[in-house]
Amino acid sequence: MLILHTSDTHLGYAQFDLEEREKDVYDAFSEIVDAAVKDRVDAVVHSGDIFHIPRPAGRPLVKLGEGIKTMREHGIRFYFTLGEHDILRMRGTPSALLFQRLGLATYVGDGNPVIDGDLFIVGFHKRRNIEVEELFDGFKRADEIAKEHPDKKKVVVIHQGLLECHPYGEITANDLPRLFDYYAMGHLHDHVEKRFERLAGPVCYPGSIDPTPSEGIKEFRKGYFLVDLSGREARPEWVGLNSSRQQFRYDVEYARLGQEIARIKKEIEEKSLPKRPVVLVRVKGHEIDNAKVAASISGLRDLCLYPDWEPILEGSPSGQELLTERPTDIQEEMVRLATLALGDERRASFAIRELLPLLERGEKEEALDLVNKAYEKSRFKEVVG
Ligand SMILES: [Mn+2]
Repeated sequence: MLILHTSDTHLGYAQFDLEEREKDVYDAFSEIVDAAVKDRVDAVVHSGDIFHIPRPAGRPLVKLGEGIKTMREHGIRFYFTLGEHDILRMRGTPSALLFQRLGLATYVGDGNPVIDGDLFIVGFHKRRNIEVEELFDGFKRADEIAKEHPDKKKVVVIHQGLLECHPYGEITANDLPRLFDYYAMGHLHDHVEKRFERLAGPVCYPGSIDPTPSEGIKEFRKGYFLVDLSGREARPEWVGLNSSRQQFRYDVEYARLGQEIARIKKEIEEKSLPKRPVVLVRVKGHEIDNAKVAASISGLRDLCLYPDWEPILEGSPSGQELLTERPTDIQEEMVRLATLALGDERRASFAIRELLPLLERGEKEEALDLVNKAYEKSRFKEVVG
């Protein structure tokens, strides 16, 4: 049995609000669907964040539908769970469930195992920090039922960060059910493959299929897992995508701007890429004349889809540099400052890591819901009262 495992497709996302960048995401998704057909996989498993926003527009919905249709025409079943980007916290049905309701795809995010031939598959939709305990009973139950099916190939589909793979994971490998041949993970946008002593199979994050807002502009490789389940042990192979639009970051000296831009031009020309790349030029120097740099950069416009620049300030790193370099450091700095202001690390973490992302996206009802849940669960009781 061969399965294709993808995740974090974020259909509908358009970097810089450019239509070309929205289309790049669909190209990546199509490449994955075509690979599933070409490699004659038995099933495609999606670990969540199918869409970029919980109310996707027509185009991302149609693109998912077309992909599912192609898979179906080749007898490939599509199993999926939901990530935080797919889930409407208040009222309403997540859009991706449409395909489940129509019988065209199988939602496995409710913790109820599905058996299809030799495949035993169960999944869990994304839980926020304050909800993760909800998962643990489900994980236990998944193991109990899995035990009754020793002859099946067992796959568990989860959209959470593991602490062992990312510093802000919500759960650990110790929390996971033990008896699965393959742990189809989603949520982390980098590709990760790990094995743990107590788990029967490998834990795999395929990563996002195209860079998303927090990833910055830099060289990257995106892909998916082909997982051979025919032997005693699952054998995952991560396969890189070819359709991706490349992104490059160059650091140049302001004093040599003209030559540097000419060099960059030549380098990009020599690559003869099928898609014009996204380029970020970071300029180092004193008394940088913005207009002059902008004029130089515009010389890259024919060759690049989106040439942009930013200064590298000497001494203390600029906020801008931190943002592109290490987005999580910004968040940690904010947690640190909020801790000073509130005098309590847990409340600061709640505000910055949980509440702020919702408010940034304008999800006021969800934010209120989160605050209410925290209150109901008396999360900050010993601190507040
Ligand atoms: Mn994601």
